[in-house]
Amino acid sequence: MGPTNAISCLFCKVRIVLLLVMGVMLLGLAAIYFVDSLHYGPRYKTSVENLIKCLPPDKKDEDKNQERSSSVVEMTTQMSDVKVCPALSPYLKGVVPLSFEPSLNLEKVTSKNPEVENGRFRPKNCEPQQKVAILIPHRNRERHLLYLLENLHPFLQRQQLDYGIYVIHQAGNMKFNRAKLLNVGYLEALKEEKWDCFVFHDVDLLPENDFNLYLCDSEPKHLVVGRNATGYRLRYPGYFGGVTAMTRGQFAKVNGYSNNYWGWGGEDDDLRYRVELQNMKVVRPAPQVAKYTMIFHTRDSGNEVNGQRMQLLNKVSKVWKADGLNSCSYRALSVEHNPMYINITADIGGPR
Ligand code: UD2
Ligand code: MN
Repeated sequence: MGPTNAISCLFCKVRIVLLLVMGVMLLGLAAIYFVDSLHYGPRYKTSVENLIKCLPPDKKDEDKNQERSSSVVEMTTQMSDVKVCPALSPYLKGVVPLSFEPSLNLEKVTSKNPEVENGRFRPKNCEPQQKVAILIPHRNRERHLLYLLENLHPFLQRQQLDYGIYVIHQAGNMKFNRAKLLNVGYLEALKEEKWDCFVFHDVDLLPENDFNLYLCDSEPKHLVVGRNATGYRLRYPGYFGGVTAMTRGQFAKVNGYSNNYWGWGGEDDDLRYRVELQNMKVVRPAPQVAKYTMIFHTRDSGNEVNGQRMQLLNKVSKVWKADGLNSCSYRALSVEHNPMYINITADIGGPR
C-alpha cells in the first residue's frame, strides 16, 4: 500500500467512527424526547383540555380569545421583574369533595388557612393578573358563612388569586336587600384597594370544581350554570343569580345594582337588563365546571318575596341611570378586618 492509499484509508476510518458517534447521539436524543413526552404529555394535554373546557363557549374562538385577553391584561399593570401567574394554576384539582364538618368554627378555618391575613391572600411566587374582591351579602346565616369560608379559601388559593373576601352585613330588621348590600360592598371595598374584579356571591353556594375560575372576563360572567337542587341545569335562559363576576368598569358602566329591591327576587334580572342595555353579553364557563352545591334552606324571615319586582323590572331602562351606585345611600357602621374576612356592617335603611 502506497502512502496516499494509507492516508485515504485513515480518513475513511475516521469518517466511519464519526458517523457512528453521530448515530449514537441521535438515538440518545430520540430516547430522551420519548421519555419526556411520556412523562409530560398526558398532564399537559389534560391541563389544556381543562382550560378549554372552563372557558366560556365563545371564548374557544381564537381571534376573540386574543381580543379579550388583551383587554383583560389592560386591567392590570404588567410587572417586568415578577413572573405573571399562568393562565391555569398548577394547583387545580378539579372536583374536590365539599366539607361540612358539624363541629366547624372560625378558629378551625383560620388555622387551616395560615397564609390568609385579614381576609386576604396573594400567591408568593407569581403575580396574578387581577385583584379580585369576593362580596357576600349577609344577615343571620352564620353557619352558611362558616361553610363557605371553609371551602372557598382553599379553592381560591388553589387558583393562585390575589383576593379578599368581604361580608356585607345588613344591620337591623328591615326587609333584606341583597342588591343594595352588594353596591355597598363595591363602594367600601374600593376605598381600601383598587380591585379589578368583583365576584358577587350568595352565602349558601359552594363551588364544586376549581376549574371554575373566579376571574373576570371582558364580558360580565355568570358562574352558576347548574346547582344540585335544579339538576345542574340553568334555571332559565338569561338567569344571572347566585354568583356573578364583573370588572370594576363593567359594574360602574351599568351603575351597579338597583337599590330598590327589598325582599326576595328580581334584583338579579334587573342587573342582567342593565348589562344588556349597555350592549354587553353574559358569558358562562362550561357546564361541567360551573357547578355548585346550595346548602339547603327555607326562606328567611325579613326576605319575603318582593311583590313589586315585576313593576320594577318593567322600568329598568328608564331608571337605571339614577338608581344604583350613584344613589346608594347608607351608613357604614363598622369595617372589621377579621382573620378570614372583612366585615362591613351597614345601615341601608328600608323600603320607602
Ligand atoms: C336566589 C339567587 C340569589 C338571589 C335570590 C333572589 C340562586 C342560586 N340564587 O337565591 O342570587 O337572586 O334568589 O333575591 O339562584 N341572605 C342572607 N340573609 C337573609 C336573606 C338572604 O344572608 O336573611 C343572602 C344570602 O347571601 C343568600 C342570598 O342573600 O344566599 C340570597 O337569598 P336566598 O338564599 O334566600 O335566596 P335564593 O336561594 O332563592
Ligand atoms: Mn339560597
